[in-house]
Amino acid sequence: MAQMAKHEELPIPIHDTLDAVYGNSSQLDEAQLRFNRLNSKFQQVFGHPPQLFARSPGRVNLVGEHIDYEGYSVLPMAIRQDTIVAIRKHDDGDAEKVLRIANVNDKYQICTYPADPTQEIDLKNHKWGHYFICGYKGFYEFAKSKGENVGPVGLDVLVDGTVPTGSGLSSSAALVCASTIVIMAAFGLNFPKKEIAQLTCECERHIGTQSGGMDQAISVMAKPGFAELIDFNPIRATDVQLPAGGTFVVAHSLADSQKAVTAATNYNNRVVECRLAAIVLGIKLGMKPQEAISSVKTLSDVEGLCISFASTRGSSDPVVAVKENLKEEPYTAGEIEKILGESLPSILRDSPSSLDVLKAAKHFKLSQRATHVYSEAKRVYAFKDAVSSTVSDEDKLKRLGDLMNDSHYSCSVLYECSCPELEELVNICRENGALGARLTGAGWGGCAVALVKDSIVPQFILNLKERFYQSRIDRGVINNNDLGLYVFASKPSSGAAIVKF
Ligand code: A2G
Repeated sequence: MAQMAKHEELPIPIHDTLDAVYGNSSQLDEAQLRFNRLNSKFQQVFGHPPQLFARSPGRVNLVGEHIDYEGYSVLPMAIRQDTIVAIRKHDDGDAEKVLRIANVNDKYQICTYPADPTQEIDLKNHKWGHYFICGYKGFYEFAKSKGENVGPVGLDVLVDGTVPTGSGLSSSAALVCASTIVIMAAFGLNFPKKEIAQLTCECERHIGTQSGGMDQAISVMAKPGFAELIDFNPIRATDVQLPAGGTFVVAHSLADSQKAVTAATNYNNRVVECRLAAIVLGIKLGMKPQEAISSVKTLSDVEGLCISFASTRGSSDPVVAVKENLKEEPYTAGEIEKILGESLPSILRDSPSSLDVLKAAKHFKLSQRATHVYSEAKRVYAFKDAVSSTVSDEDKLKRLGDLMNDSHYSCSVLYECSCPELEELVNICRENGALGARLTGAGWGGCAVALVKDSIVPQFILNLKERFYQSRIDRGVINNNDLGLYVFASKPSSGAAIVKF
């Protein structure tokens, strides 16, 4: 009997109707309007209609924060908000080889780039169109590696995104994934989802963040009705059916999380701290400094050593090794260099963005960051185990809520990626009946996610409005009519798709 191909090995689905993409939900009417608007605006801006479209969703991460780049599994779900990209490829023979990238939202000015896949992205001058270029560069690198003979051609592109930017809901990955997929489709190419997930993860790094692959993996591989356990190296997705009776409510703290702009002090800083923590742990646990420097990149690389150490203390928890081998006071660069026997700029010379981190960093909190990563990695499996356990749905929901609360504590206190607005919002969620609440995504602003019993969702949202949003509406931070964009209940939605009418 022929074996069914695994979901992640299938190519991106190609649909010729919108109900195949959006289902028969209320989203369908909205989608119809968006596609009509894309068509007419494309015509108006470029003077001809688009050839085809791709869409890719944002995501909310339920548990497993800041551990994907350390090689650990995470557990997100796709949300219904997405980015649609419309495209028309110029003829190969056209003299003008240029990429014109426009947006239906006039806030984003049209960006123009040469159709040169080897161009460097100007990181000092951040533009929204850079995310498209990530996909453009990634596509060419990937096509070349697959032996496809594709030369640079001009492209007309129009983007329509509904994932709020700076929200921690992965608007950037939705744009990078939709861009990469639409370019592939314009060249008549398609590949297994897991390969596109890997490619889009790597190509988004052209923007200067040393990100992991969670956002792109879920955006590409999501299935409606399921959260996904995402493993890395290699990328894999396992369906997770969430227990009945609970809903995830997403709420924006209204503090902007600008990852690409603050990378040196926030996101990339933590990646570097984790790398240094891993190397120092490796040395403390018996590796030669040169061996550790050349072979240890992430905390998962030294997890085995940590567990062996912990076993000498009657435990299997890598955090035991962290507690005994890394001091709690922050390390200075000089202290780390003494342990490593080499200067930090020399160790990190392969990564210009890490050198920016070194310039900006005063000290390095190795113990706290490693404790977060190892404990958060465990929480992901505890979440997955709770979901598949035999206890009642009510008990499952309670356990998931507790894990979300623990995750938030760890993000806030050990990883220090929260902010006052998120703390206020998470507390308000808990005071109003959430079983658990936590920041989601990179943090330093953006959204919280709360697990709420279905029966209280409408009242819960009303309470958030009163306790968190009303004062901000009064101060003009947001408009009352837009509240639904900032706080909403979310069901697991579908992944990327190509649309060709
Ligand atoms: O922060 C961001 O969303 C990262 N994605 C993602 O990889 C993950 O590390 C997350 C924190 O858990 C990007 O930077 C694209």
